[in-house]
Amino acid sequence: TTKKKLIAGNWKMNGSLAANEALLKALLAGVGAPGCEVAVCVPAPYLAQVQSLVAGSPIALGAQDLSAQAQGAFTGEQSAAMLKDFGVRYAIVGHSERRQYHGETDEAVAAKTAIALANGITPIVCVGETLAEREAGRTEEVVKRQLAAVIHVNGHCISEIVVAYEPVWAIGTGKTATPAQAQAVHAVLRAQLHHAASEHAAGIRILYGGSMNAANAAELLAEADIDGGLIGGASLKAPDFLQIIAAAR
Ligand code: 3PY
Repeated sequence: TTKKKLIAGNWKMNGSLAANEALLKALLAGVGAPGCEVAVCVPAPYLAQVQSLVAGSPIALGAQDLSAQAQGAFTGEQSAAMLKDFGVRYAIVGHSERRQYHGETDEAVAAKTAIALANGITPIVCVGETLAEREAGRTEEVVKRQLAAVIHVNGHCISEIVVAYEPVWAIGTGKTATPAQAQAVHAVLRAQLHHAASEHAAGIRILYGGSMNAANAAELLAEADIDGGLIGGASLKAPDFLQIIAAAR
Protein backbone atom coordinates (compact mmCIF):
# COMPACT_ATOMS: atom_id res chain seq x y z
CA THR A 1 0.00 0.00 0.00
CA THR A 2 0.99 3.61 -0.49
CA LYS A 3 -0.35 4.67 2.85
CA LYS A 4 0.75 8.16 3.81
CA LYS A 5 0.96 9.00 7.47
CA LEU A 6 -1.60 11.47 8.82
CA ILE A 7 -0.77 14.18 11.33
CA ALA A 8 -3.96 15.75 12.67
CA GLY A 9 -4.06 18.60 15.16
CA ASN A 10 -6.85 18.54 17.73
CA TRP A 11 -7.18 22.13 18.86
CA LYS A 12 -9.88 21.18 21.38
CA MET A 13 -11.66 24.30 22.76
CA ASN A 14 -8.82 26.71 22.05
CA GLY A 15 -8.30 29.56 19.63
CA SER A 16 -9.63 32.93 18.54
CA LEU A 17 -9.89 34.62 15.18
CA ALA A 18 -6.54 36.33 15.77
CA ALA A 19 -4.74 33.31 17.23
CA ASN A 20 -6.01 30.96 14.49
CA GLU A 21 -4.83 33.30 11.78
CA ALA A 22 -1.38 33.65 13.31
CA LEU A 23 -1.05 29.89 13.83
CA LEU A 24 -2.16 28.99 10.31
CA LYS A 25 0.00 31.64 8.67
CA ALA A 26 3.02 30.20 10.48
CA LEU A 27 2.03 26.63 9.55
CA LEU A 28 1.47 27.52 5.91
CA ALA A 29 4.79 29.34 5.76
CA GLY A 30 6.64 26.31 7.11
CA VAL A 31 4.79 23.26 5.86
CA GLY A 32 6.17 23.17 2.30
CA ALA A 33 5.28 19.94 0.51
CA PRO A 34 4.79 17.64 3.49
CA GLY A 35 5.63 13.95 3.22
CA CYS A 36 2.44 13.12 5.07
CA GLU A 37 -1.17 14.24 5.16
CA VAL A 38 -1.89 17.12 7.53
CA ALA A 39 -5.16 18.25 9.08
CA VAL A 40 -6.33 20.69 11.74
CA CYS A 41 -9.50 19.82 13.67
CA VAL A 42 -10.88 23.17 14.78
CA PRO A 43 -13.77 24.38 16.94
CA ALA A 44 -16.98 24.59 14.89
CA PRO A 45 -17.32 28.41 14.98
CA TYR A 46 -13.98 28.69 13.18
CA LEU A 47 -14.66 26.27 10.32
CA ALA A 48 -15.37 29.05 7.82
CA GLN A 49 -12.33 31.05 8.87
CA VAL A 50 -9.98 28.10 8.70
CA GLN A 51 -11.52 26.81 5.46
CA SER A 52 -10.54 30.04 3.75
CA LEU A 53 -7.09 30.19 5.38
CA VAL A 54 -6.13 26.66 4.28
CA ALA A 55 -7.78 26.79 0.82
CA GLY A 56 -5.42 25.43 -1.84
CA SER A 57 -2.84 24.38 0.77
CA PRO A 58 -1.76 20.90 1.86
CA ILE A 59 -3.55 21.40 5.20
CA ALA A 60 -6.98 19.74 5.34
CA LEU A 61 -9.86 20.92 7.49
CA GLY A 62 -11.24 18.77 10.27
CA ALA A 63 -13.98 18.95 12.89
CA GLN A 64 -13.85 17.64 16.46
CA ASP A 65 -17.27 15.98 16.60
CA LEU A 66 -20.50 15.69 14.63
CA SER A 67 -24.09 14.72 15.29
CA ALA A 68 -25.24 11.14 14.83
CA GLN A 69 -28.47 12.61 13.43
CA ALA A 70 -28.95 13.89 9.89
CA GLN A 71 -30.92 17.03 10.79
CA GLY A 72 -33.72 18.38 12.93
CA ALA A 73 -34.47 19.22 16.55
CA PHE A 74 -31.02 18.66 18.06
CA THR A 75 -30.10 21.98 19.62
CA GLY A 76 -26.42 22.76 19.68
CA GLU A 77 -25.34 20.01 17.29
CA GLN A 78 -23.64 20.13 13.88
CA SER A 79 -24.62 17.69 11.13
CA ALA A 80 -22.25 15.92 8.78
CA ALA A 81 -23.83 17.76 5.85
CA MET A 82 -23.14 21.13 7.51
CA LEU A 83 -19.51 20.19 8.07
CA LYS A 84 -19.29 19.07 4.45
CA ASP A 85 -20.61 22.50 3.40
CA PHE A 86 -17.45 24.00 4.91
CA GLY A 87 -15.06 21.59 3.20
CA VAL A 88 -14.46 19.39 6.22
CA ARG A 89 -12.42 16.32 5.27
CA TYR A 90 -11.94 14.68 8.68
CA ALA A 91 -13.99 14.51 11.87
CA ILE A 92 -12.74 13.23 15.21
CA VAL A 93 -15.31 10.82 16.62
CA GLY A 94 -15.47 9.48 20.15
CA HIS A 95 -12.58 11.41 21.66
CA SER A 96 -12.25 10.35 25.28
CA GLU A 97 -13.28 13.86 26.37
CA ARG A 98 -16.60 13.33 24.54
CA ARG A 99 -16.97 9.89 26.06
CA GLN A 100 -16.13 11.18 29.56
CA TYR A 101 -17.87 14.56 29.69
CA HIS A 102 -20.72 14.02 27.25
CA GLY A 103 -21.59 10.41 27.93
CA GLU A 104 -20.85 9.18 24.42
CA THR A 105 -21.36 5.44 24.27
CA ASP A 106 -19.70 2.95 21.93
CA GLU A 107 -23.01 2.82 20.05
CA ALA A 108 -23.14 6.61 19.62
CA VAL A 109 -19.57 6.59 18.35
CA ALA A 110 -20.48 3.87 15.85
CA ALA A 111 -23.48 5.89 14.63
CA LYS A 112 -21.38 9.05 14.25
CA THR A 113 -18.80 7.06 12.30
CA ALA A 114 -21.54 5.84 9.95
CA ILE A 115 -22.98 9.29 9.25
CA ALA A 116 -19.53 10.74 8.66
CA LEU A 117 -18.75 8.01 6.12
CA ALA A 118 -22.14 8.44 4.43
CA ASN A 119 -21.31 12.12 3.92
CA GLY A 120 -17.81 11.63 2.59
CA ILE A 121 -16.06 12.75 5.79
CA THR A 122 -13.27 10.53 7.08
CA PRO A 123 -13.93 9.73 10.73
CA ILE A 124 -10.95 9.61 13.09
CA VAL A 125 -12.33 7.10 15.57
CA CYS A 126 -10.74 7.36 19.01
CA VAL A 127 -10.31 4.41 21.35
CA GLY A 128 -8.33 4.12 24.57
CA GLU A 129 -8.27 2.80 28.10
CA THR A 130 -8.26 4.70 31.39
CA LEU A 131 -5.45 4.35 33.90
CA ALA A 132 -7.62 2.12 36.10
CA GLU A 133 -8.39 -0.13 33.13
CA ARG A 134 -4.71 -0.40 32.20
CA GLU A 135 -3.71 -1.19 35.77
CA ALA A 136 -6.40 -3.87 35.89
CA GLY A 137 -4.91 -5.49 32.78
CA ARG A 138 -7.98 -4.63 30.73
CA THR A 139 -6.41 -2.47 28.00
CA GLU A 140 -6.93 -4.96 25.14
CA GLU A 141 -10.46 -5.81 26.17
CA VAL A 142 -11.47 -2.13 26.34
CA VAL A 143 -10.01 -0.98 23.02
CA LYS A 144 -11.30 -4.08 21.25
CA ARG A 145 -14.81 -3.49 22.62
CA GLN A 146 -14.71 0.15 21.48
CA LEU A 147 -13.50 -0.74 17.98
CA ALA A 148 -15.85 -3.74 17.70
CA ALA A 149 -18.88 -1.47 18.12
CA VAL A 150 -17.67 0.64 15.20
CA ILE A 151 -16.90 -2.40 13.04
CA HIS A 152 -20.31 -3.91 13.85
CA VAL A 153 -22.13 -0.93 12.30
CA ASN A 154 -19.56 0.01 9.63
CA GLY A 155 -18.06 -3.32 8.62
CA HIS A 156 -18.74 -2.87 4.91
CA CYS A 157 -16.71 0.35 4.72
CA ILE A 158 -14.32 -0.09 7.62
CA SER A 159 -11.31 0.44 5.34
CA GLU A 160 -12.42 4.10 5.01
CA ILE A 161 -11.93 4.99 8.67
CA VAL A 162 -8.90 6.26 10.55
CA VAL A 163 -8.41 4.88 14.07
CA ALA A 164 -6.70 6.83 16.84
CA TYR A 165 -5.39 5.04 19.90
CA GLU A 166 -5.42 7.55 22.74
CA PRO A 167 -4.71 6.12 26.17
CA VAL A 168 -6.84 8.29 28.46
CA TRP A 169 -4.05 8.46 31.04
CA ALA A 170 -1.81 10.11 28.44
CA ILE A 171 -4.25 12.83 27.37
CA GLY A 172 -3.36 16.30 28.55
CA THR A 173 -1.26 14.80 31.35
CA GLY A 174 2.11 15.08 29.67
CA LYS A 175 2.47 11.32 30.13
CA THR A 176 3.04 9.47 26.88
CA ALA A 177 2.82 5.77 26.18
CA THR A 178 6.26 4.44 25.37
CA PRO A 179 6.68 3.52 21.71
CA ALA A 180 6.59 -0.16 22.71
CA GLN A 181 3.41 0.27 24.80
CA ALA A 182 1.72 2.12 21.95
CA GLN A 183 2.89 -0.35 19.29
CA ALA A 184 1.56 -3.28 21.35
CA VAL A 185 -1.95 -1.81 21.36
CA HIS A 186 -1.72 -0.75 17.70
CA ALA A 187 -0.85 -4.35 16.78
CA VAL A 188 -3.96 -5.56 18.63
CA LEU A 189 -6.10 -3.05 16.73
CA ARG A 190 -4.46 -3.99 13.42
CA ALA A 191 -5.25 -7.66 14.02
CA GLN A 192 -8.86 -6.79 14.80
CA LEU A 193 -9.10 -4.71 11.61
CA HIS A 194 -7.53 -7.56 9.68
CA HIS A 195 -10.26 -9.84 10.91
CA ALA A 196 -12.89 -7.33 9.72
CA ALA A 197 -11.30 -6.11 6.51
CA SER A 198 -8.71 -8.77 5.60
CA GLU A 199 -6.40 -7.39 2.92
CA HIS A 200 -7.53 -3.77 3.47
CA ALA A 201 -6.44 -3.72 7.10
CA ALA A 202 -2.84 -2.86 6.29
CA GLY A 203 -4.03 0.31 4.57
CA ILE A 204 -6.08 1.61 7.51
CA ARG A 205 -4.25 4.32 9.39
CA ILE A 206 -3.95 3.88 13.13
CA LEU A 207 -2.81 7.14 14.75
CA TYR A 208 -1.31 7.50 18.19
CA GLY A 209 -2.65 10.31 20.35
CA GLY A 210 -1.92 11.33 23.89
CA SER A 211 0.71 13.96 24.49
CA MET A 212 2.54 13.29 21.22
CA ASN A 213 4.93 16.21 20.86
CA ALA A 214 7.97 17.45 18.96
CA ALA A 215 10.33 15.54 21.25
CA ASN A 216 8.68 12.12 21.15
CA ALA A 217 7.00 12.04 17.72
CA ALA A 218 9.86 10.52 15.73
CA GLU A 219 10.28 7.47 17.93
CA LEU A 220 6.53 6.84 18.13
CA LEU A 221 6.14 7.23 14.36
CA ALA A 222 8.97 4.77 13.76
CA GLU A 223 6.85 1.89 15.10
CA ALA A 224 5.46 -0.50 12.49
CA ASP A 225 1.77 0.07 13.20
CA ILE A 226 1.82 3.77 14.11
CA ASP A 227 0.61 5.58 10.99
CA GLY A 228 0.42 9.11 12.29
CA GLY A 229 -0.64 11.18 15.22
CA LEU A 230 -3.58 13.01 16.72
CA ILE A 231 -1.91 15.94 18.41
CA GLY A 232 -3.37 17.95 21.26
CA GLY A 233 -1.45 20.83 22.88
CA ALA A 234 1.55 20.64 20.54
CA SER A 235 -0.73 21.37 17.56
CA LEU A 236 -1.30 24.88 18.91
CA LYS A 237 2.39 25.79 18.57
CA ALA A 238 3.48 26.15 14.95
CA PRO A 239 7.15 25.15 15.42
CA ASP A 240 6.18 22.04 17.38
CA PHE A 241 3.45 20.97 14.98
CA LEU A 242 5.79 21.53 12.01
CA GLN A 243 8.46 19.41 13.68
CA ILE A 244 5.95 16.57 14.15
CA ILE A 245 4.91 16.86 10.49
CA ALA A 246 8.58 16.69 9.47
CA ALA A 247 9.01 13.53 11.57
CA ALA A 248 6.17 11.81 9.70
CA ARG A 249 7.87 10.89 6.46
C1 3PY B 1 -3.81 14.81 23.35
O1 3PY B 1 -2.77 14.85 22.72
O2 3PY B 1 -3.84 15.03 24.56
C2 3PY B 1 -5.08 14.54 22.68
O3 3PY B 1 -6.09 14.28 23.31
C3 3PY B 1 -5.14 14.59 21.21
O4 3PY B 1 -6.45 14.36 20.75
